[in-house]
Amino acid sequence: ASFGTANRSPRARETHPLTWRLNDDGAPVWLEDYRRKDGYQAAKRALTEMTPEEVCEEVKDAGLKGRGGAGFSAGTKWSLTAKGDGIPRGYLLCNADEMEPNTYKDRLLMEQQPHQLLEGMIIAGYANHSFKGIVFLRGEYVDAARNLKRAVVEAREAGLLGENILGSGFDFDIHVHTGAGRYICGEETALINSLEGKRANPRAKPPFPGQAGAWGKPTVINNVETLSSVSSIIANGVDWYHGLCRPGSEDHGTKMMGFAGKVNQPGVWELPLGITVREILEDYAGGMRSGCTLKAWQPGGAGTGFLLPEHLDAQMCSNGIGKVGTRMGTGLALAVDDSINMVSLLRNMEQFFARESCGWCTPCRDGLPWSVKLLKALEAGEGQPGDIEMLLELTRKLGPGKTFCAHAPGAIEPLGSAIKYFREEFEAGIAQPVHAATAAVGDAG
Ligand code: L3W
Repeated sequence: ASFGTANRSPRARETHPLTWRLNDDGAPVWLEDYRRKDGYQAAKRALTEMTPEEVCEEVKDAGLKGRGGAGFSAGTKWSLTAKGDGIPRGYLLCNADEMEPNTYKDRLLMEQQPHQLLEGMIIAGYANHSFKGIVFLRGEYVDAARNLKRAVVEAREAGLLGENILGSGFDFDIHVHTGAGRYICGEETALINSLEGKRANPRAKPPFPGQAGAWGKPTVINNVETLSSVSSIIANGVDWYHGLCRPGSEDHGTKMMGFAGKVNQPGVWELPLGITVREILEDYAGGMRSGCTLKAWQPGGAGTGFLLPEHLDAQMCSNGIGKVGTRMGTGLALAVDDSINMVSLLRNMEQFFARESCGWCTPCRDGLPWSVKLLKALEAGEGQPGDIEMLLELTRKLGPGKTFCAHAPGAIEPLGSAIKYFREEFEAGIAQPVHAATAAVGDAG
């Protein structure tokens, strides 16, 4: 899918800060085109008219939250980063290791609007006294890598990267680093280890990367979409950004949202935070395909919980999805239709998460494969009495705070909700005791 065909939301400049510059045919917006559409005006404003502290405050006041899945305030993260004496000494990392199942928003942003990301990184680098920006890019994203590298060259040649950017005295360059394909590299401290050439095991926090990150230096790590949102805030201001979301949403601005599964028009669209999930499904994804009935849905990635059709009026924002019991995650929803067996679906998901565990901490290393073993048995109709209780025990033992990083808690969240709402499908996998008479015949043989 590409924005050209999939993004049917109207791309007005005033309401679609992330996507209004896109070309209808999906062709990348290169420097000349980007500049014609006011590109790099926000960077110019930030670097020449604002102090780094003022930029941090602006992003904090705008309420921009992390768009990678955790939703931590970007401005707060920036303000917590050790700035020392103001001399550039830290790194700005862009987490572009997008590997969450069903999530491909960052790929489209990088492929088609590389300069928007670079501009956000320049502003973030300035605000955080960083001397170098690094995009840690998922290795499979070949087109994104090519387009980002070309955009970096264009920006360097135009004096937008390198020394004394736009005459401001700020020096900053960006390097694109391609990863080798591990889901855990998207965990920020595993990403840092991988970048440093070490095995991608997450590190204990604290210290947070803002205190001691890449090569021991203060490091800010933000997701692609988060950084891509920065220039619009600087260009248009806090009040404008606050006005973009729907009433009732505690998150401000817009977000890339999507729907996949057996819907008529799977895709990704830039939409106001706080839009209802029903609107995304019906008005943008065109509803369920004929003959398919919605049975369950996940709001934003395999690491978020399952919800039911009765929850479709929830607002897509952290408080809206929080109210119905899970997290918004990446905002790219999955529709599960009634032909899908939940035990099989969960076995598939937990197999992925078990494979992608770094193996460092015991609950994750052993707990996830154990859940797969139990789910496989239930799927084959060979489960034992007590298996469901054991799966529920695993959802507790692998939950938040029990493991080294967020991998296992995210991995196990869909399982708890699937058992909560579809327990009978799990019970159906428990082997029935063989009839005594039949067993006797077998034994006699
Ligand atoms: C300074 C503090 N900084 C927290 C920072 C922290 C990080 C950010 C969020 O997991 C989730 C996970 C997946 N001082 C701080 C602080 N921070 N306290 O805030 O931290 P945290 O721990 O809430 O989450 P995380 O480890 O970043 C990310 C979920 O996202 N997910 C997965 C998405 C995968 C992708 C992808 O492939 N691209 O997005 C989906 O839901 O389960 O819960 O920067 O340092 N006191």
